[in-house]
Amino acid sequence: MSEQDGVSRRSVLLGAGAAAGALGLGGSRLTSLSVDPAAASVEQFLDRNDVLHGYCSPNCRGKCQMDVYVRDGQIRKVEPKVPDNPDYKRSCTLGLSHMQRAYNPTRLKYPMKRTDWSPGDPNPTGRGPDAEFERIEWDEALDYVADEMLRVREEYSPESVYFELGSGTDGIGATVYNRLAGAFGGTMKAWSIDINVGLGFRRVTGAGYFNTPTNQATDIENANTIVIWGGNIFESRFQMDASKVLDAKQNGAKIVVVDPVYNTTTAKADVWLPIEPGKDGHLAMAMIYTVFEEDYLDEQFLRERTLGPALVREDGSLLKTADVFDDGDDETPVALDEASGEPVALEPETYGEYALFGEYEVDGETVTTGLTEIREAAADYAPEEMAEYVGVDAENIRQTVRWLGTRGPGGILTGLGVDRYVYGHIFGQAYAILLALLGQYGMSGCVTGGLTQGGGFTSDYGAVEGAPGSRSLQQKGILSAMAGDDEKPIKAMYAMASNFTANQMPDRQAWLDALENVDMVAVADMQHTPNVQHADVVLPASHWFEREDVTGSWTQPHVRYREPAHEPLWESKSDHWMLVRLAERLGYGEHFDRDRETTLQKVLDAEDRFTLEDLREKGTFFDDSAPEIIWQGEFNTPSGRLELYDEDAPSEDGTSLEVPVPMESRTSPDYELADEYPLTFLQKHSRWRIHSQFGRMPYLRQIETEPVVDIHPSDAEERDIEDGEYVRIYNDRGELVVKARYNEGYRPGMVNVNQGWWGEDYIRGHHNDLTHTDVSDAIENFAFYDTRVEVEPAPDDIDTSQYTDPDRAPWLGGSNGGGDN
Ligand SMILES: Nc1nc2c(c(=O)[nH]1)N[C@H]1C(S)=C(S)[C@@H](COP(=O)(O)OP(=O)(O)OC[C@H]3O[C@@H](n4cnc5c(=O)[nH]c(N)nc54)[C@H](O)[C@@H]3O)O[C@H]1N2
Ligand SMILES: Nc1nc2c(c(=O)[nH]1)N[C@H]1C(S)=C(S)[C@@H](COP(=O)(O)OP(=O)(O)OC[C@H]3O[C@@H](n4cnc5c(=O)[nH]c(N)nc54)[C@H](O)[C@@H]3O)O[C@H]1N2
Ligand code: SF4
Ligand SMILES: [Mo]
Repeated sequence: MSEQDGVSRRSVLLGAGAAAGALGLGGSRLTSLSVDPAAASVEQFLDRNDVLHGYCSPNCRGKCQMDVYVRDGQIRKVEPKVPDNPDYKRSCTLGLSHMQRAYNPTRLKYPMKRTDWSPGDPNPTGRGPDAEFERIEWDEALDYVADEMLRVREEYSPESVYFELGSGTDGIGATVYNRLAGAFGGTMKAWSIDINVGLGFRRVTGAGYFNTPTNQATDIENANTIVIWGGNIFESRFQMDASKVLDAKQNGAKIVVVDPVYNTTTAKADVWLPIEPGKDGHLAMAMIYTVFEEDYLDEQFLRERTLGPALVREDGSLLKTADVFDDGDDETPVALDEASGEPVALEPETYGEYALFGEYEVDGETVTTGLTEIREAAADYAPEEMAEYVGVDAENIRQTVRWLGTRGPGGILTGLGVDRYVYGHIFGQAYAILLALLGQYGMSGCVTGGLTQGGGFTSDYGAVEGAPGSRSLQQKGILSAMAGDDEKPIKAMYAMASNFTANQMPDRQAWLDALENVDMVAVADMQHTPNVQHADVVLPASHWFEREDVTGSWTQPHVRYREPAHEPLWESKSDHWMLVRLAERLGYGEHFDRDRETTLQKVLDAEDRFTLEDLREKGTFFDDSAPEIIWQGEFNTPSGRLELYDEDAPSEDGTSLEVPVPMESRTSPDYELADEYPLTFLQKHSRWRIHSQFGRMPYLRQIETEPVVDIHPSDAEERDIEDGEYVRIYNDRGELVVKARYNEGYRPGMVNVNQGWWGEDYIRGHHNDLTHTDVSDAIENFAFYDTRVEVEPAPDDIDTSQYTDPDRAPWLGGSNGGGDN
């Protein structure tokens, strides 16, 4: 039985007080937690509070600064803090509910060991929902982990120890973790999520990884047209730059949304392009077609800053200066000067009267131009030809391009929806080209992607000098190495801030099967997650507001600081605390400091713009080093220009991608199992959780009580499914039983279950039992939404009592300020 199962609200809170009393950890503070009747009332918002600096730090990219109100040693409420630059005041309901998270009954309280695990006798099949745990001492727990890591290194290889760092939080815990993994020489993962569109875009522009870069958020209000493409930003970023999109709208901007779903974001659109899932490459090509046909080309920009005029040989390679000049090189592309008819070098940031289109003879070779190749590639994608296939009215496609082509600065704000299809990277390439044709780079008001400019600090506290460093594997490679399919198989694993293997990874069962080859799984987390049920050694991490820390952010230019509201509750410890002691056991003690402040100082040592003392006083630091307007000057590409034509292109399925060629995997009508599993299966991100976090907070659970599948009534009725009825979703990999919710906002032919729910939240199965790990050759990015399923009424023998019988619903209550309300 898992730790939280069957534990009532009262017994959890009394347990908290009792544990703290026994450990001498400020019993009075904790007693007030369990018995103070005012704790759940509005009075807690009043009176004498200390206001501490804080910030919230899950992977929503917000890292919102917070004011944490503390009285009698207890967090009473949380409010958004006004940071150094007040334009960036932000927060969402989740962050404001942290009091319920800090005192949540699912928090891990003390180190534990799986009862039927011991070194040398791992019993891996004992892991899972039924695993039982026994409490152990911290020394014992850390000895187990260190001894197993050392044994595995000796018997297999250093790389056979896997340091799994999830996206659950950041700060110095993660810094120290990376340092330890490098010192040990273990394996770490290279992310294979959220990088598809970014890396496709990068081929053209030289930048992009996790999504694609754009100007600072404060510049968005200057855009005249914003096409929000595959991002439900008013749910996934409403607390951040999404509000700036509303500022732009108020200033008169046209908003277009490209999304198969009518949702919170679509509702703000002037024009909605309700695309069929997986057809974004096709739609982008239809827009490129329209730019050529209706002639919105920014010729000045194309000549000065792109490879549009570059000469392309018949074999697909670019003509270089060495091919035409005695003193040329093999790098610099060549264009044709229209006046002289002679080839000239295409230098970065240089305007010339270069020919943009045509076929020419140069030095006896037939050549065309990059733009000619792109126009040719788009020739079959006229909006009228594509309309039915992509599900978007041709005139609305043209209208969108007209706005982008005639209303001045604007562009495309990308979400991560397109990313989660196998060939999403081709869309990244295509839309980068579309914006280049329109000259939408380098000006105020240009919107080139979804990642606004962030800020941080300089640190040279990273690798231990002379350390071997860690091996990096794409996540599919991690799965193989875990399954033993690698010369350095993974035999021990330490997971931190990650609910990966048992919840967040596609084809979850494959990970759980592979995990059976691993002799020791240690999991450090704050909450008793599904991953914890698969652990052999459990390490309870403290809550964010129980530690001093510093972080930057990708999407907004501040460094923020937090101070502890109180000591870690029960026996939980910061990741820093555990990792330093683990490092000592592994023989690296001299490279780590037990004293957290010393580490913080070292992390900030290289920074000369502010000190730890400044942060302690002010709580935030506005980092104005990032440019407000990006893409000015040379691009970070080999030619220094936007590479509209990419001669070093990768291939997919035998097709070389010098210019975009839209491709599809499971969403294609030709997919072999298309008839058997006719519905596309999305698992979009929910406004009421950040991945698998915050799902156990009563405030939020009152809004999103249980997982549901969104299904169009026509699809439901065809299958004899009523609104609110439980259904079985299945495909060739697995099944899932959830409640159906009629939702006319979804296109017929697709269904959605929000991602993040834990296994035990479902009546049966898990959404990631249906997803797969098929990836493209070029990017290896997980394609969660490129999944097909069928839906039918649920079998009769299901037990739904956790949603009907309050005694069976541990998530209903149990938190200070929640539960009984
Ligand atoms: N509240 C909250 N905020 C979050 C997160 C969270 O879990 N909760 N997670 C954070 C993280 S790490 C990420 S990666 C982002 C993700 O947040 P988003 O970028 O919003 O990504 P998704 O939720 O995956 O899906 C976005 C939209 O893509 C649409 N979509 C699905 N398929 C297609 C398609 O084929 N074409 C097009 N054009 N659209 C499609 C979906 O209908 C959905 O509206 O959010 C971040 N912010
Ligand atoms: N089916 C499907 N699956 C998906 C997605 C999808 O769209 N569909 N989205 C994917 C995406 S975009 C992402 S980014 C991933 C995210 O997946 P994960 O990286 O696993 O993210 P989280 O669930 O936010 O956090 C993991 C854990 O970190 C723990 N944690 C938080 N703070 C701390 C701390 O200070 N110390 C320690 N030790 N632990 C802490 C939390 O309690 C939580 O259990 O999920 C992916 N999974
Ligand atoms: S969960 Fe909400 S409050 Fe927390 S960082 Fe993200 S947006 Fe900000
Ligand atoms: Mo993500």
